[in-house]
Amino acid sequence: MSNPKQPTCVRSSQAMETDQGEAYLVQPNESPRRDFLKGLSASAVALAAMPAHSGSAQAQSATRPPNQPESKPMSFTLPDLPYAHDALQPFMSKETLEYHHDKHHLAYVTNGNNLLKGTEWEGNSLEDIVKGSFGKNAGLFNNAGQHYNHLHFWKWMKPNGGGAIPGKLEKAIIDGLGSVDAMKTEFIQAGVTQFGSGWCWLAVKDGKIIVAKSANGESPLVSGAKPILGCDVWEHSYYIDYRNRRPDYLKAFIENLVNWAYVEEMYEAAIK
Ligand code: MN3
Repeated sequence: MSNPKQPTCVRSSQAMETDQGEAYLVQPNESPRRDFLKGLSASAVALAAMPAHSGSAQAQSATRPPNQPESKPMSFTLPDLPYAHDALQPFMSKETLEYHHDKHHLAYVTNGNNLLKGTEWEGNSLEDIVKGSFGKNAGLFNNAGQHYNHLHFWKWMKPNGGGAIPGKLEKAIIDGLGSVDAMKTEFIQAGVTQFGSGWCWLAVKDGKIIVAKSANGESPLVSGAKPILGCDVWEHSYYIDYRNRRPDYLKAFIENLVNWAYVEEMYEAAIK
């Protein structure tokens, strides 16, 4: 595949994405987590982009990793990727994961923590925050929802992914969707037809596996289903590697990246 590297174009494409939280996810001087861990300071630009009501927390975050506050533990933390940044090449580049994990996901964590403070959901589980804030607190929901989605997204992929689907999960896919090929076709079609930013999904609803799509930070959690596989179709997930070829990205995801063992793990949990 072609693999052009033009981050300036990527930023301009991201600026076109509609989620209100996204506007400050692409600050070029924002420090990824590993820079915090090396003891580097966050830039004034990144701090200036944060909500104005948390001045002392901003000052602290300049010298401390975002997941290690001085006193009260924060609710959301950025996990390390379960593989090296270059481990998913050629299907997903090192550069994509550096932006997507180190910058975009970090911003959902940082903003989510700030927006969670003082709300009725402080101290709740992430799933309860996502479900509870949906339709009630858009800023918190967008960031908590995206944190939930991305936590799993990294684990839904692995180097040398795709391939054979574990037997019990394969049977459930055939029961719900007719065949593995039909599942792949429907999943890709859901991702292709999601207008604008969002996700496509396999989820369990009423004991059956279904295909779904959702906008922005939403997921099947908000429609009474349990996600077991999701693919991020925000442009930040594929534009560096695939440009406008979202169908090619989705095909590469389902054929070469999916960690079916983790999908099965989520399926088992969903049917309990
Ligand atoms: Mn994303």
